[in-house]
Order: sequence, then structure tokens, then C-alpha cells
Amino acid sequence: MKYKIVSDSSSNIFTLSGVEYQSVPLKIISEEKEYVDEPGLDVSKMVFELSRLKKGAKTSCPNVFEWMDAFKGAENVFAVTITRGLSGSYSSALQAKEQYEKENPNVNILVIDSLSTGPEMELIIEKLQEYIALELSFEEIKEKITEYQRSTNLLVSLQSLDNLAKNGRVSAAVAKLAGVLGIRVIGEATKDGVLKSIHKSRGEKKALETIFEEMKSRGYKGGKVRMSHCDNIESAETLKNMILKKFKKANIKIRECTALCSFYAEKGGVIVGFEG
Ligand code: X90
Repeated sequence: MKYKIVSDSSSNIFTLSGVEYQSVPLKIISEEKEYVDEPGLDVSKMVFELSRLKKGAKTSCPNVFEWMDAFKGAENVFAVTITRGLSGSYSSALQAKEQYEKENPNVNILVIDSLSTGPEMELIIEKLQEYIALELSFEEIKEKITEYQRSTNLLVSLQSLDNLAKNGRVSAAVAKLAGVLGIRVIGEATKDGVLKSIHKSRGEKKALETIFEEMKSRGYKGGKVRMSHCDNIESAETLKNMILKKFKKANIKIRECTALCSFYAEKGGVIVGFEG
């Protein structure tokens, strides 16, 4: 039985080794051009170009056909999407599953709403990879991954929430909390898969300390941490060292945001997924 993992590009993962994997791109659309969130796109250039435009850009999620195309080549497919609380990606993937399974009755597809994005999707994807390596059945993996999702969390530190607000993904009132120089908004992915602001911190160091405190209060005890950042490797490294000081064996990895997460997390944004 052949397995495949598919995720939309909000996971920031383009390639995975040891398992069949495909990323399905979201798009960022400005009045001047369309940026496809796939390998080869110059993300820093995109962020720069968008910052110079007067009119805000929009985003679009993969459509049903793009998802169906990505399902090809395996009997068991796990499709991990950005939260349906903020995007239509999950709904497209679910329609794609129904259509694809009708046309290919020997194929099983599980569409997983991450109720989150970026590094929390990464944790889910890595866990799927482990289960596949253990040669568990589709049904066993389905049961176990649902259970695993209960233990994962997502926190963010954002310097600007402009793009989130302009696209109706947070309220204008919350977006206003940022915007002041030096202020970071610390937010969490709620159980319903939306972004909730939980703190306002002054200064980068304070923001990272707040994130670490919030991680511990959510039950973090030295498990896996995955971070994605938008042009802010320094902060990701600082947080990593803070965590390692207290939890010496913590398994922590850092990667850059690709286009979709860069657009919404904006310059300086750090997104942290962890096991609680
Ligand atoms: O369908 C689309 O056009 C995509 C819309 C995505 C909107 C949100 C992306 C967020 C990216 C920034 C903060 C993370 C908060 C997530 C809480 C659930 C990253």
C-alpha cells in the first residue's frame, strides 16, 4: 500500500525525505502580479515589493482540481490543511477527496484540518511520517493523528497584523494593538482554529519570554518545537536557546516562512508550534 502526504503551502514545507510528499501552493495576488507559493519564489523580494504597494494584496487557497492533482500516485493519502477558520483550503481539499474517491474507489484520503498553520502543520506532518514508517494502517493512522493533534499548539509573535486585518482574518481593533514601534502582539491558535491575541509585549526579548511562559503554561515539558520566521532568524535562535537552557534535550527546528506565512506573519513574525 502506497502512502502519500500532501499539504498546502502554509506548512512552509516543499520537500520531505523518506516519504512521498507534495505541497499544494496558495497564491498571493497583488494588483501587479501573482506570487505562487512554490520553490524558486524569492520571498524577500515579494515582501519588499508588496510593502511598496498602496493597495493591499489578497491571497487564494488551492482549488479542488489542484488538490485532486496532488492526490495522484498513492492508495492512502493524508492531506493537511491550514485552519478552515481562516481559509477555504480545507473545504477545497474535502471536495477534492469526495470527487477523487468516487473516481478511484481503491483510494483512501484523510483530510486533516490542522486548526492552525505553519509549524503546527509541520508537527502533524512529521508525526504522519513516523506512523507511515511504522507501517501502521490507514485507519490506525487516522485514529492516532487525531489524538496527537490534541497535544499540539501554536503561538505567534507579530510586529504587524496589517495584512491579516486587511484580509478580514483578524479584527481591525486587534491589528491596531500592533503598529506601534516596538510592540509585538502575541497570539494563539484557538481550539476553533482562529487567531486570538493574548498579550501585547514591548520589545523583542520580552515577547520571546512571554511566548516561552505561555508554552510552559500550555504544558510544554521539553517535547518538539518547530518554528518558522519571516526574516527574523535572530529571534527564532534566541527563543531556541531560552528553551534549551531549561529543557536541554528539547528537539527544536527552525525554518523560514515561505510566501503565504511570510505575507501574513509579515517581516519579523515568528510562529511557534510545540507539543504541550
Ligand atoms: O485562503 C487563503 O487565502 C489563505 C488565508 C490565510 C490566512 C491566515 C494565515 C496566517 C499565517 C500568521 C499568523 C498565524 C495565526 C494562525 C492562527 C490559527 C500566519
